[in-house]
Amino acid sequence: MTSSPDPVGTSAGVGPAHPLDPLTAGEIRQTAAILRRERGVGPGWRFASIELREPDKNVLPALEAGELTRREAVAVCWDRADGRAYRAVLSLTGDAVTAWQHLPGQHPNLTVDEWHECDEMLRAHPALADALARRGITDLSLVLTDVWAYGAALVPERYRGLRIGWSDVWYRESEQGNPYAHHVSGLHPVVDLNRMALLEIEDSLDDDAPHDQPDVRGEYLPGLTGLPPREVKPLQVVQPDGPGFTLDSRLLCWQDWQLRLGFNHREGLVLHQVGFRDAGRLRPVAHRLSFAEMFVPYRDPTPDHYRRTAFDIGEWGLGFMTTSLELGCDCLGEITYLDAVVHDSHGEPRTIPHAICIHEEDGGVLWKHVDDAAGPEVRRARRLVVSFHVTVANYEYLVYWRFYQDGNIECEVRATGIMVTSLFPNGRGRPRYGTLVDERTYAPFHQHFIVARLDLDVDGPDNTVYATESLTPGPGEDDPYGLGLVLRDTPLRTEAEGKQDYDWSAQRGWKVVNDNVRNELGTPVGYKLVPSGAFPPLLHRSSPAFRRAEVIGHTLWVTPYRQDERWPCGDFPNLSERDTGLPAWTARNRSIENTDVVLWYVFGIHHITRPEDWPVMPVDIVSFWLKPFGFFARNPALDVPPSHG
Ligand SMILES: [Cu+2]
Repeated sequence: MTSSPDPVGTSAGVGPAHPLDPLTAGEIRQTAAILRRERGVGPGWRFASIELREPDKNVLPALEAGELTRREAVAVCWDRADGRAYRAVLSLTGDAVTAWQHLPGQHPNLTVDEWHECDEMLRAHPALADALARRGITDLSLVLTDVWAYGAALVPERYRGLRIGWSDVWYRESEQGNPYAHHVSGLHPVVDLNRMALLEIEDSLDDDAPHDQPDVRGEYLPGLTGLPPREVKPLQVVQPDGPGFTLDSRLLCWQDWQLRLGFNHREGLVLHQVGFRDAGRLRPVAHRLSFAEMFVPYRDPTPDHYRRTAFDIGEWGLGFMTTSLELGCDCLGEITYLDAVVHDSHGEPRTIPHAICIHEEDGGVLWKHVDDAAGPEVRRARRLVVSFHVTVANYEYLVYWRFYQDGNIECEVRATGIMVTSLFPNGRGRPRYGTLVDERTYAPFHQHFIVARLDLDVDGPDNTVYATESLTPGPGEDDPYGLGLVLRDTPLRTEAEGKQDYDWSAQRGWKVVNDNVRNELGTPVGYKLVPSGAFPPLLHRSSPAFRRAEVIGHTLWVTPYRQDERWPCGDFPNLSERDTGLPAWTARNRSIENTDVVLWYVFGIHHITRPEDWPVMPVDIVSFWLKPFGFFARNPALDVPPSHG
């Protein structure tokens, strides 16, 4: 190890215990300090991201064994003066920059600081005050602006190359009123985020925007809705002997499961080294599980919404947007929390207390049979839940990874929060691209596409993905009644074959199989990705929105593992023109057979907005499952103890 004043950034108190542990506050400070010292990253710059450079799979064992000491960070920063962005790789052990790469034409992710600074700048701007005054809105303290990113194809020619954003304007009826209940429709500031300056205000008040605000029922706080809360009896979750899991630093063990909890600014929660202990041996299931992108195109071409294409992961970051969880509200029972550390755009660490929630839940009935002789036999399920919550402006995403005693992994996302709405003028019908939710107020249709990055390692890294389909050969000599149902397993050998679509008619699913390992029945071990929550893009291939997120064109993509292939819509979707992630990587059509495969599963919510989603949206729930298929070749839930009535 090279000498260093603060080799692992322990100034925050606790150094990392494992090579996959996220950067500590001290390491974040150290990264920023090195870049200031060696690369002249000064006050006029911003840090878009600072994160652990995760060790590659092939060096991880040596690092874990302590045979090698290496701690690296990767940071993206840019100079606001000229907009030039750089990616730096740093050795924290060596206290030095090891790589410094200019990223021509790239615009790094938006930062929380820019969001706040932009809101302050706009609310203090006389031009916005004038535009609001024309609409009778004079109390600027009740006004909220909300900057969004552009896609390159939609940026006006005169602003090309700028770090440009466009904003909505909202106002609350009162200090605690719903911030997103009153859209100031037809009013959109366009801003240069590097100069933090207003470029122009688009104002269509005299053309087609409403002059008056309708009387909407937009409040949700009990004191403002006027609704008496309905009565619910207390419900307590009690675990007198404590929870059934152990958390040793970031190593989580529960029943037969074992995994490691990671976190970064972009993906939020990351699950590493997920394994199942089977007959005394830890069998790998997944090397790494996370969400790599979320694309939310609004499907309303009217002036208030045509630019609304959020990349909540690539543009903003689930980690940056993670919010603290509260016992009894967000999570019920015997809870263990983990804090997370992210950073601001100056490179200062910021701790998110209670960012990750770990708890054990009753999972309903796991299996049951009632027999005349033996009587009823019922086993209740327990599940381990690891979750985190994200607030991206008006929306909340609640992410739950659940582990079951029968080897199942369930990934559930709940979307809630407040929908985007806008107004239409009196005497004009609602635009056909949304649902009427209140007086002259409609909520545009939109979609939430989530891309889960599933680096499965089923009993080892060398796996093959099979499309598995149900077929009906029809009547024949051996099946005169046309009853037969057979299965067709098709190995996906190349990245072209790995582009897979959901097929209801064949009940298509995908098995990740290790053909090199057999179970006790003599069949290869596998895990099945059971597709649900999948839907087609319903977006024209020529649309600029589709071109930025071609990943949504398929339900599943399969690639060979590469350490640097992480972002399916490209490293920097902010102001992007094309999807430079999965479509570019897979154009090489590499082999994906019997190798270390990564699955990219596209699922989410096709949000046809409802009146009942207003003014707050009760959770919309989607999930997909990873289920053992021949992984055990016997029932791993047989020994779950009987519960007592
Ligand atoms: Cu939605």
